[in-house]
Order: sequence, then C-alpha cells, then structure tokens
Amino acid sequence: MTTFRSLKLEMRDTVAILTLARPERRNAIDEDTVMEIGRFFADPPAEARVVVLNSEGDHFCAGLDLEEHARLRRTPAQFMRMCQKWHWAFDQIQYGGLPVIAALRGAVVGGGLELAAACHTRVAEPSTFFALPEGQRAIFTGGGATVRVGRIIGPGRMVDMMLAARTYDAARGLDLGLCHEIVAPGAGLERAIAIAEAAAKHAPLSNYAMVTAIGRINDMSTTDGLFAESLMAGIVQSGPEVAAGLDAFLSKKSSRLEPKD
Ligand code: 1HE
Repeated sequence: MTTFRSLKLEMRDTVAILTLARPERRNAIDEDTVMEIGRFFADPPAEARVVVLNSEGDHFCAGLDLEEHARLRRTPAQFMRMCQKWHWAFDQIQYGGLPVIAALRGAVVGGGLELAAACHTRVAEPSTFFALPEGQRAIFTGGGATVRVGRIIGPGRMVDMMLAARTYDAARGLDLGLCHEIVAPGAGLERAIAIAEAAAKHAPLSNYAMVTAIGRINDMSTTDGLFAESLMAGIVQSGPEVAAGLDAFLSKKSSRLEPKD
C-alpha cells in the first residue's frame, strides 16, 4: 500500500484502488490533496488498467477545505489559479485514459460532486447525497461543476439546485445521472471493484476511446464529432486485441449478451 499525504493506494492485480484518506475532515480537498489527485491520475501505476476511487469514513467528500480557504484568505487571482489546479487535476481523471469508477457514500457535495462528476461510473450506497452548497458559503463552484455537473443534469437544473439549496438523495441522483447504480449499504466498494475488474478485461485502447473520446466528441459539432469518431474507431481497430476479440465471438466463445442492469 502506497500512502500519500491525503490518499492511499492499493493495487488489486490491474485495478488501482485510490482512497481519499482524510475522514476527520470528511475528505475535504485542500491544495495538497488536489495536487496529489492530479499527479496520481497524470502518472498512474504502469500496471493499472482501471482505477476505483474510494473514500474513508462515512462521507465521500465534503468539497473544498473551508478551514484552509478561510485561513489562506486568497486573493481573487490566487483563488482563480487554485481553481485551475482543480480543473487540471479533474481533467486528469476524466481524460487521463483509464476508466475511473467512484464508490460513493454520504456527502458528495460541492467540490466532492465536482470530483465525482469527473469519474466515469458512479456507484452509490443508499446514504449518498448530492448538493452544491456554495451559495450557502457565499462562494461559487470552482472545480468544474458548471461544466461537468451542468452537462449531467442540465444548466437550468444546476442553477435551481444551487439557488433552492437542494440536496438530492441517492434515488434522485440515479434519476438525474449523478450516479449510475445504487447498491446495498456497505457494498459500494466491492461493486465498484467488480465493475473495474470487468472493464479491465476490455482492450485498453477500447477503454481509452470510451473515456477520452465520448466526452470530447459531445463538445464538437455534428460533422466534427462524426469525423473524430471515425478516426478514433480506426485507431482502436489497429489494437493487438482486435483479432482475439472478434474470434471469441465468431467461434461462439464469448459470453452471450443478456438484458440486465
Ligand atoms: C470540514 C469540511 C470542509 C467537514 N472543509 N473542514 N463544503 C461544504 O459546505 C460541506 C461542509 N461539510 C458539511 O456539511 C458536513 O461536514 C458533512 C455533511 C459533510 C458531514 O457532516 P458530519 O456531521 O459527519 O461532520 P461535521 O461534524 O460537520 O465535520 C467533521 C469535521 O470535519 C469538522 O471538524 P472538527 O474540527 O469540528 O472535527 C468539520 O469542520 C470538518 N469538515 N467538512 C473543512 N468542507 C473549488 S471550489 C469548491 C467549492 C466547494 O466545495 S463549496 C462546498 C464546501
């Protein structure tokens, strides 16, 4: 187990389990933590095929470290630069090339929701709740929510969520796409690992395309998006696993697709 200051890392074969490890602060994100997150995802362990993002304690993440924020009294320029570090770090999660599966429980609020929204699959325990309480703290989102959360739930609903100080429970979060699955209490990590282990069996180039191309293509015009898709498909098609993947289907060795989930 590798320990950073605010994170813990455990490898289970090709699945890296990265754990937010400041439960006494409800895993609030200070400057060191955001840099540790960014550096990890910018340069993950070579053997990692998929990452599970977990947390210690009852809450996934309480967002910006408000104690540090009050203490540092950052100037507007300093806070802008710090927000850009969050953007960099969470871009490493979303577009770093490895699938990232988040195991959510308790508070997923403010910057914690910005962090979760950068992950690709979000598994929630029933205790999970989502909020953007920035207005209640007299600040604004700065870790990418206007882009990532706005895209998931729509900008109008995000404005309402903040203005009306709404807190969505796990079931509402599932309806809105803030999480993708709700599991039994205590089962979030194991389910996230099971999803990660299944995804780790995909060809790495297929996973790379899923996590790096789909989000970007949805920022493009139709004509540019279709062109980019064809380029990505051509590159994935050149991967060494393609022949084996097709052969498994054609020789009827692959598992049958069935309606579930
Ligand atoms: C913290 C933080 C934090 C807890 N920064 N220290 N985020 C928020 O507005 C959420 C603020 N936190 C909460 O609403 C609650 O703490 C929770 C609902 C997450 C959890 O409640 P609970 O009852 O389990 O814990 P607690 O007693 O409130 O907190 C335990 C300790 O963690 C306590 O410190 P202690 O010294 O009294 O033990 C809290 O002060 C501390 N703690 N949350 C610092 N966030 C890039 S811009 C992003 C903008 C935002 O993220 S705004 C949203 C900020």
